[in-house]
Amino acid sequence: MGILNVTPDSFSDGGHFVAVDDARRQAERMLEDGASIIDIGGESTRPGAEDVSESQELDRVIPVIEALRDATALPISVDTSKPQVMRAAISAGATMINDVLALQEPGSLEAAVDLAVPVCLMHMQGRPRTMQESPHYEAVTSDVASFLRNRAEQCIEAGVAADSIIVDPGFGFGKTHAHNVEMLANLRQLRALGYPVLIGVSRKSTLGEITGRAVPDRLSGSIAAAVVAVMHGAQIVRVHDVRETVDALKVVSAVLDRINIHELDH
Ligand code: 8Y7
Repeated sequence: MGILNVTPDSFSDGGHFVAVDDARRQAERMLEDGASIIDIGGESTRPGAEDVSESQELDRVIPVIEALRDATALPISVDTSKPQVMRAAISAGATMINDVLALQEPGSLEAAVDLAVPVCLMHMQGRPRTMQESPHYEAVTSDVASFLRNRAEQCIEAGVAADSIIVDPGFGFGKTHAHNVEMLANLRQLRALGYPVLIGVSRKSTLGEITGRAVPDRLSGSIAAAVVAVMHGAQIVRVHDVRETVDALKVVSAVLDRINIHELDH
């Protein structure tokens, strides 16, 4: 899954068209580089980020989704927690919902049921503005797994098809560096829930903590983390650097195909 950044744009000076054009170019490149899904988000979920209004989010993502629907055949995922943005995005051509709040906002579970598209449920402790203040768990991987299991069951009860659910531990969302590393080491526990696992580790601060590198220099760390995630059963990795990650994961797949599955249990 390639991350497509939709930059805040200015409508007064034609910046709007620049943003859409740039997005189309980014998407075409991701397709060439081997992405299977493009994730488009108009809301910043970085630690400390402020909320974006529904109309701002719609203005950012809808024109881009419309442009991409015509420009590439790749499935488009919309990264949003707002039900009206989910509905508008799917009408505009998106085919998947990526919700970092796991459909917990009022109206979003109903939207997902109506839209009947695949949906990624992500775990987050707290909310972006404050989530890094004092994350706490009994045992991080089991706590995250129970949340995802319960949330998936609630979604299924409400009418979401079980086979359209994807789960995500939310690397970096209300977790310390130690929590993130522990989750990556125990990702197999999430795979055991029976849903496809998606994970986003690309350029995140835990990788900076481990390597001592700033955001632009975290490619090697990001690839290493993606490789570990896939070796532990992740089916989808959300990344900035599609070309480099796809090459790495092609090598991983070629080798994993030759490993007896039982050996991985040890
Ligand atoms: C994730 C995500 C972000 C993630 C899923 C960033 C939108 C922060 N991270 N969605 N979004 N999983 N499903 O650094 O880990 O990319 S935003």
